[in-house]
Amino acid sequence: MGMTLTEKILSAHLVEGEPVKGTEIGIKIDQTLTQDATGTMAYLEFEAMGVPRVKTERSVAYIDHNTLQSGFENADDHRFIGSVAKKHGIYFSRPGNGICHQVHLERFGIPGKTLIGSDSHTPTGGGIGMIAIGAGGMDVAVAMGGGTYYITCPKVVKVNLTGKLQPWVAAKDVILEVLKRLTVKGGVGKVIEYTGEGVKTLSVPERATITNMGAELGATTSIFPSDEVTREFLKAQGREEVWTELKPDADAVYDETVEINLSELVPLAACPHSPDNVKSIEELAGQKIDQVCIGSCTNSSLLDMMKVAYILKGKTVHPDVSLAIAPGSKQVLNMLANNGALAIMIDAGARILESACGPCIGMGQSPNSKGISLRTFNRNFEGRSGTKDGQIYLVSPETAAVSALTGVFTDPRTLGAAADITLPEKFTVNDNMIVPPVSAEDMDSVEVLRGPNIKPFPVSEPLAETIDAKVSLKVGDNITTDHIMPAGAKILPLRSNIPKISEYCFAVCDEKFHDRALEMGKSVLIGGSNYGQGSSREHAALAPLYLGVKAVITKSFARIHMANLINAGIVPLTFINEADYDKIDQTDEIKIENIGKQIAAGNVIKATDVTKGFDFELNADFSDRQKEMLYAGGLLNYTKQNA
Ligand code: MIC
Ligand code: SF4
Repeated sequence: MGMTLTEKILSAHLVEGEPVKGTEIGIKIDQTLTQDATGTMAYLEFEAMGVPRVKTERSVAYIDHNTLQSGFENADDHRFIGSVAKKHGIYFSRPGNGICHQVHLERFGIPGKTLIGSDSHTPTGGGIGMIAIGAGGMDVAVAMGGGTYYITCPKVVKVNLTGKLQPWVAAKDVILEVLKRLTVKGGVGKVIEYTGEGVKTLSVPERATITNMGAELGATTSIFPSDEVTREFLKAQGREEVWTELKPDADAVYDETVEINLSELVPLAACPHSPDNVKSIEELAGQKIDQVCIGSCTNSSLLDMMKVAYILKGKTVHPDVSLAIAPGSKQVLNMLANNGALAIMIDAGARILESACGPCIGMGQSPNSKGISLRTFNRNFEGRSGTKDGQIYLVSPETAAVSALTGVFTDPRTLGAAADITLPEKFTVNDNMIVPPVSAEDMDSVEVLRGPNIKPFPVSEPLAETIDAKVSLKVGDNITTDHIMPAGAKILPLRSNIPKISEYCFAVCDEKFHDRALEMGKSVLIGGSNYGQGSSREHAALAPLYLGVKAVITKSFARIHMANLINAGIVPLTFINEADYDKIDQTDEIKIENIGKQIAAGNVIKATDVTKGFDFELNADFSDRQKEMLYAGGLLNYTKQNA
């Protein structure tokens, strides 16, 4: 039987388990990346492991999230990461060099390799045929130390692309169409593999937009084949030698198939407050807008920026609209500066931002109250922009740029004939903002620089015999990590300080949560389905850990967050009978007796709502490795025990 591309790469990296779908497998990781907002924790964890030098083929530390530096915290964290990287064998991409996923695609990604990154949009690397997966910081630390990375062996979904995009319809519209069909839960436990005749009509940056935002499907990752288009891209980056051809076997068997005729797609938008709340721009046309932001790891490539410049050329931004543009990398910004496109943007009235995440993570450019903001980003969760009642729509750069001129939602197809914009034969390559590590012999000469913002992470205890605790919070479906541990300009600088950042835990849902949880001492959380979707931030597990949360009981979990909870020693459990969710209220006392023994004995465990006086069953479907981690009180304790 033929193999899918996903199966080929995974089996070439398999070090534990059998390639049986739904079971846990361990894979070897070739490359890692971190960004600064998750990186400080990841490197503290790496240091705690005591491995002197990274054992991967390539590890890169990027600074792209916390670049506002409105106090000493960010700059201290940058210094810490820079010095740790230098000492332990990690390349350091300095602030200003660009967004991790964009730069990694340009400068480091290699077809057929495995990559994990402490950022959920790591699947961007799937655009050049990598198995690139978002993970928690601890998992990345372990992989840097040469440890195995564990995932549930995924199902593989074939997205068969036919036809060709019509003028002004974009790669963003492809992934929005996939999100509309599969929803934000549709990809859980699956890899989305793009195949078919339509693949060759898409450039690498377009493919990367699609794999990047595949994160919003909840998918393990997304991947494109590595073909002549990939070779041309890598050649233009001066890296043709890393190219290999990669494709699925002709008789590969997929678990599901989705058919997409590119020729039939139209410009789309994800409406507030979910990436799968998709409508056509035609339906929204004419509605007034307040802001447009172009950039983020989804849509900040040179190709995207050139299309934007083409649309803005000789025009002026609508008087009621603020337009912000953040090119994705130094390479992109540099090339725009040299070819005149940057001048066109400035001329039109765009506010040019540094090459970083910026407004995508609420680092500035929050819209006005109730403001309608069109963004080329990947997430429009409530409050993420920094304005609680901001109305964020996710669109293509083409739709964003033309709407910035008209002041209303505008279908870019009204622009008429297609713009003739192709990738350059050669990108401008200058890696002078990437600092290589010192050699192993010289590592002792590097001092690791720690600022006062860096606090030790919370200690987790081995699993108690019985969990007997009150429900400190009950929430609904699709709770994101932006609800659990919000980001934004005020909170992100506290990423290295768990006690302090915990004050904001769940503040979007309930401002009193922090105090209540502390008062209860230990507690349990109740959630709906797809709990913890979105980012990879382990802070969404570490803050609850600090606040005494012992177990999280939901209808279902998102992949990375569930792994982060186990890594933190918090027990993630799901209702066998979803109706039990409705019966439990906040402040109810929940008792799970002999929890360790129950977990060891089987997949179904018994719990009691002491307040209401009823028993209910919970699913505790863990691998042996996960069980061991839970008994030990998390990955760090487990690793120390086994060392
Ligand atoms: C995001 O887009 O939500 C982030 C900020 O990049 C996160 C990582 C983080 O919270 O630091 C992610 O996607 O994993
Ligand atoms: Fe940065 Fe936004 Fe991409 Fe997250 S989604 S890595 S915040 S640009």
